[in-house]
Amino acid sequence: MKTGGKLIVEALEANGVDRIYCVPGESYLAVLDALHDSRVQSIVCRQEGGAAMMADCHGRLTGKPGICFVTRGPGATNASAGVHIAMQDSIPMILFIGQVASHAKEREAFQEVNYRRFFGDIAKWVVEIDDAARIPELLTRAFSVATSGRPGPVVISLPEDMLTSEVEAPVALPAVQVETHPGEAELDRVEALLNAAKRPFVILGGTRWDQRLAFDDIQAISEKWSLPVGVSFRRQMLFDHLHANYAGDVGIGINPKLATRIKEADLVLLIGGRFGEMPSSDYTLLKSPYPDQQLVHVHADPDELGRVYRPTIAINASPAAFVRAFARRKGPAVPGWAEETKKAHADYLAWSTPPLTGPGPVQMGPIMNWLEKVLPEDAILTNGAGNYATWVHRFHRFRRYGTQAAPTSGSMGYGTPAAVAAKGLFPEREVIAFAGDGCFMMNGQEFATAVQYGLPIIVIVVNNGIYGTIRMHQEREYPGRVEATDLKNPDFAALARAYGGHGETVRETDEFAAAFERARASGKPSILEIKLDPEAITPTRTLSDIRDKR
Ligand SMILES: Cc1ncc(C[n+]2csc(CCOP(=O)(O)OP(=O)(O)O)c2C)c(N)n1
Ligand SMILES: [Mg+2]
Repeated sequence: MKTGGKLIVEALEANGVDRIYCVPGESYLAVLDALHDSRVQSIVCRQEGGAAMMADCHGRLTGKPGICFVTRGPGATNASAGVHIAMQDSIPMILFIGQVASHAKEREAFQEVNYRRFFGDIAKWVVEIDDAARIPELLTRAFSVATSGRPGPVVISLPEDMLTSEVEAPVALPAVQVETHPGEAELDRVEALLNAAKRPFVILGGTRWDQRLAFDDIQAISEKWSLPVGVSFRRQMLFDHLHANYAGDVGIGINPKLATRIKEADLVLLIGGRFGEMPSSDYTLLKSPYPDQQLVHVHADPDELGRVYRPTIAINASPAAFVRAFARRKGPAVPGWAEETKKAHADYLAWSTPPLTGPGPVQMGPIMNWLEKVLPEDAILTNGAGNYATWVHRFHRFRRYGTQAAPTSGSMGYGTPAAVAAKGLFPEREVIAFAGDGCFMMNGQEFATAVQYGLPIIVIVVNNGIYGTIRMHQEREYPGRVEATDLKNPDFAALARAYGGHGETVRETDEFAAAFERARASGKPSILEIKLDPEAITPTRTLSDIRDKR
C-alpha cells in the first residue's frame, strides 16, 4: 500500500525526472513528503508564474517535460502564464495542482477551481485524478501526451484526500513518446518538387529537434541542395547563423530582403513550425489558406497540417524524423540555387551587423558586438518580450541547438526564470538573461531563486524607463498622447545586491565590458543594468522619428 503522493513521485522517477519547480501549498503536502525521500530535487520558487516558466524552459532545452507543482486556486492561476507559453510554443510540460478534497468539491470550497474549464483552452490535456490507484496509468499517459505529436502542457489536478489515501497500484513505467516518420513515397515527392524548384526556401520552426542528429542533418540537407534556410520567430537555435546557407530569422521586424525572398520563392519547405501570425508577418509571407508558393509542410501533429495553409505536400512527421530520413537522399548533381543562397547569407550578415551609433551615452550596438566576441558558442540566451529583445534576436549569432529560451508567445517576464532553469540544468555553460525594465519586474523575484541555489546567471536589464514596445505603438498610432507607458524603476544594481547577488549600473557604452567581466568573476547571480536612452527604441529609429513619422 502506498499513498497517492508516493505514487506520484514514483511515476516521476520512472520517467527520469530529476527536478521539479514548485511553490509549496498545503494542498499537496503528501507529494512534498514523498519528495523528501526521493532523489528528485525540488526547486522552490517565489511565484508560480516563474516556476511554470522554469518548467517550460526545462522542457524547451531538454525535450523532456518540465515539471511544476503548485497549489490550488491562486497558485494555479499564477502558473497559467507559463502554461500558456508552453501551449503556444509547443513545449512539453506537466503542471500538478493540489486540489480541494473530494468531500468539498463543487461547493466553491477554499481556493476551488474547475481546472478542466480554467485550462481548457491553454493546456493540451487536463485531468483530475480521483483514484490514487490510477496514478501510474494517468501519469504515464501525461508524459506521452506532453511529448508526442505537437508537444504541450498537461495539467493534473490532485485532490488532497486522494494524495493521502493508501492504495495498491502497479509500478509506474516510463511513457512512450510517439514518433511519426515520413514515407518513402512522400520523400520522393519532396525530392521531385525540389528538383523542379527555381527559388526554394526552407523555414525551420517548432519543437522536437535535437542537436546530435536533427541539427546536423538539416545542415547537410541544406548543403546538398544548396538551400537557403531561415528560422521561425524565436527558433533561432535551429540553425548555425554563421553557416553559409543561413538566410536569417523569420520573425517580428523581418529583414525586408528576406521577406521578399520568401514571398518570391516558388517552393517553401516549412519544417516543424506552424508559421503563425508573428513569423508569417500576419499571414502575408505565406497566404492563408492558399499560399502563392508550393508548400511542403512537415509537422508532428496531423491537425496542424492544412489548418492554416493548404500544403502541396503534407508530411506528418516530427522535424527530427523528417530531416533524418531526407538527409539520406542524394541531392542534385549540380545544385541550381547556390548563388542565390550565397546572396541570402550576405543579406543576413549585413542585417545582423549592429549600428555603432544612436541616441544617448549607451550604445547597444557595440555592446552586442563585444558580447559576440566573448560569449562562448554554447552560451544560453534567454529573454521575454519588449523592444530590447530585438538586440538579441537580430544581432546575436546563434550557433548551436539548445542555446535559446524565449517565448514565441511574446510573454513578458520569461527571461529571468528561464535563465534560472537553464543554469540549473547546464551549470558549466554561461547563461545570460536579457530583460527590459518592464519585463524584469514581472518575474524578477526569481533572481532570489538563483541566489538560493547558487546559480550565477547574468541578467542584463535594458532600462529605458518605459514599456517601450507599447510606447512605440502608442507614438505611432496616437502621437504625443502618452498614457500608462512611463515607469519609475528601482535601482536594479542595488536590488541585485539586496538579493545577495552582484549588481552594476552601466551608464556609458565603455563601462559594459568591465562590468560584465566583474559579474562573471563574482561567481554570483548578477544584474547589469544598462541605462538606455528611451529614444533608442529600435536599432535604426528613434521614438521621435516614430512620433513624427520620419
Ligand atoms: C505578460 C505580458 N504583459 C503585457 C505584454 C504587452 N507588452 C509587450 S512588450 C511590453 C513592454 C515591454 O517593456 P520592457 O520590458 O521595458 O521592454 P522595452 O520594450 O522597453 O525594451 C508590453 C507591456 C506582454 N507581451 N506580456
Ligand atoms: Mg523598457
